[in-house]
Amino acid sequence: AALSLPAVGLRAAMAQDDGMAELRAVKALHQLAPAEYPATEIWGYDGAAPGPEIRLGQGERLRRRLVNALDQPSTIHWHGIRIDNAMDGVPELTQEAVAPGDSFDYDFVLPDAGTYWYHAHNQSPEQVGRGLYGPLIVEESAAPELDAEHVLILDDWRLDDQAQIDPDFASGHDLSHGGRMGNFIATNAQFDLALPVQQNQRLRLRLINAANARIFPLGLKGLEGWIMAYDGMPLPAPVPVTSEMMLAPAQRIDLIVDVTAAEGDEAYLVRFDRDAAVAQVSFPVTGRGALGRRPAPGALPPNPVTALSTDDTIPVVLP
Ligand SMILES: [Cu+2]
Repeated sequence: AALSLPAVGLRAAMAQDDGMAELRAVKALHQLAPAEYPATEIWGYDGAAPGPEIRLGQGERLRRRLVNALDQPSTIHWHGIRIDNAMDGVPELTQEAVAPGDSFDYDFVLPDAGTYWYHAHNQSPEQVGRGLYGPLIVEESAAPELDAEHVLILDDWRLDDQAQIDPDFASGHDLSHGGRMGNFIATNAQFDLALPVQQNQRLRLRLINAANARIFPLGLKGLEGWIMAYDGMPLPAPVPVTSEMMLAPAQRIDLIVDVTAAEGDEAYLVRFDRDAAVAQVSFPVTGRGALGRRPAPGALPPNPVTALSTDDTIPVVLP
């Protein structure tokens, strides 16, 4: 017998599969605090904290449908991406905010390699503060030789004693004191992130600060590192990490680090907290890499520079 599909079923299948993957902004539960605390109600893309990693090659096209399953309007901003204004996600300026139950299609090409992130851009202090963000990684065509790579999103959440997000996002104190500082610091929405490594391994660490106001002073222990890029843009030459690094809100730092700590020890991404140094991320050294140390890394390939034309500039005449 001939195979036949009812026309209506076929149309429904095609509507679902138009090549546009979804990012669904939705409330969800996430175990943010230690296990003896209840799970935290977050707002997350696809219900995750952080949202799903989007990873594409330089020059590739990003296509995502924002589906708003929240009860307030939302948009997505693609932080650091050189982009057509219509895709930039700024409500009432580049698009209408997406109403609850509605969707919006983002579709653009990624001109620059590097570490970027995406986040909600309507009522941002609240929507980002509740977890609506994720990493956007654009890979170089010629990537450095590595043993492993980790994307590390640092955030300080403000939780009450039941591990629920403090809902006061319009606090006069915060507004007049440079923003909302959290009381619960996490990496990738885990308070005790530990990533096993081997001695002599070379790692790429892509640091992203998703906090509203906190500047993270960071250092390395048991790791020899080089700063490769700031905000996605490669430095002309890698800069050895010899002192504190400051990771400001929304900033990204790309590091290459070699594990120098011995087997059985732990290496750390250190956070300096007043007079103390605490583990932001720990790297237990579970063995010894087969290779010895590599030579210091070379620079990442530079991103294209777009020459600016002054043909269509408008002179500003002051009265
Ligand atoms: Cu941003």
